[in-house]
Amino acid sequence: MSFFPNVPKIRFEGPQTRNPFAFRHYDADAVVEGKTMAEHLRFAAAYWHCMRNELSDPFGGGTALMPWDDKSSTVDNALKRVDVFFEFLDKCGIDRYCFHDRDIAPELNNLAASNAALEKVVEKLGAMQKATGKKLLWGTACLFSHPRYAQGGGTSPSADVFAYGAAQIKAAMDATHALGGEGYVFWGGREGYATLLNTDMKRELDHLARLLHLAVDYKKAIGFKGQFYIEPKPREPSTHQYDSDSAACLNFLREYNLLPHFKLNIETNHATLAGHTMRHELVVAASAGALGSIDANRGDTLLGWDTDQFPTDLYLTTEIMLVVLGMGGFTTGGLNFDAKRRRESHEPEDLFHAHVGGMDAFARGLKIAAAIRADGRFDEFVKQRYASFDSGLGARIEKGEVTLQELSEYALGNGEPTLASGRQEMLENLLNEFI
Ligand SMILES: [Mn+2]
Repeated sequence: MSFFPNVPKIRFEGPQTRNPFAFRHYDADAVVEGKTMAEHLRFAAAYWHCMRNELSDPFGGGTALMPWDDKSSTVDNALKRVDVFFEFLDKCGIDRYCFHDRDIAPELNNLAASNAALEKVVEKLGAMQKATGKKLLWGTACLFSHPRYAQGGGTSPSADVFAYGAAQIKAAMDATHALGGEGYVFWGGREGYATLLNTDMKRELDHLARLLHLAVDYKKAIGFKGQFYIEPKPREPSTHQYDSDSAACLNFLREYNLLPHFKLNIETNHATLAGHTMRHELVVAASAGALGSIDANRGDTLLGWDTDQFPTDLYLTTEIMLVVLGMGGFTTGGLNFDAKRRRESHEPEDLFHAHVGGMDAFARGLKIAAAIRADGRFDEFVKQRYASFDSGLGARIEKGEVTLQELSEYALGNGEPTLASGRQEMLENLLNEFI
């Protein structure tokens, strides 16, 4: 039986096709820079948005039609969603997925019952993965939806809540490990504060680091080899979140000796909420050797909140793929569509239109980025811009061979420096040659 009877398996038909259920650019087996598109892009679908998001907004309830879902918080209903999700993955040609513990299985009356429910659903997910070859990109624990986490999970002022969150993380790590997950994400949904009138920031940060160290220890104990990630976001729901952007996350990880164990999972809409471009956030992480994975979406600059829209902007996907190709590609990470349809797009087939568009946008971004790299003009321009550090005084500065005294003597004898133009407009024009 099919849950999407009106949707065929999506195939590559090329740019000329008029079929909305077809890829125009994403050709999984096409080779770019020596790897297939599927190997480069490593697409994943988000269980929470695909299967659990009812498309509510701050002004109204959900509109999504989910005829397979009886809305009950039962294990049976959760198990049925697995069948729906795997049909979706198959028809869309997406090889990987991501989940929170509470998306895949219901939270029941007590922790033991919730853990047992999770185990049951994980068993079915494992069987479906085995039958289809689909993989788990990463798992995570939801430490933000239930009212017990209203004041944080790892940063809660209550030690009992901290313990409950730790227990949930343990179970979610066990689930991720059992499913062969390539990674595990910590997103501090409520790890922040609303007012310093009631908050001991230092203590909260110490507690959050303690929780992550406990997870590192447990990872070793169970032999889980997946990559740990933390995910920056500056605000919403908290007024201030501790993991506010890439730089803040890296600083936190270094301060608490966690950097060897973590990389970053960076989301476009969180980057823009932080007042940065996505490319900035990616480059900050990649420069520290800590760019791990990407939550692929976009925001709406006119709305200014975390709208989690599907990425269709070719400048965005090109810039993302330039950074990914520049670091030699993903290893454990991938492009996870942390994106939901608009509330107006409530029919099941809209799930497919949304993902097809995102996948095509990234396939084009990949092709454009590869063309830019093959052309070499941007690389050459940037190389030339810093050429004064390649030899002579500049090279000695980079090697740490000169003193402030020597530089003073040099500058006194050298006169006023001259600068070459940054040529921003010329380079923007050059970028448009490739889009
Ligand atoms: Mn978001």
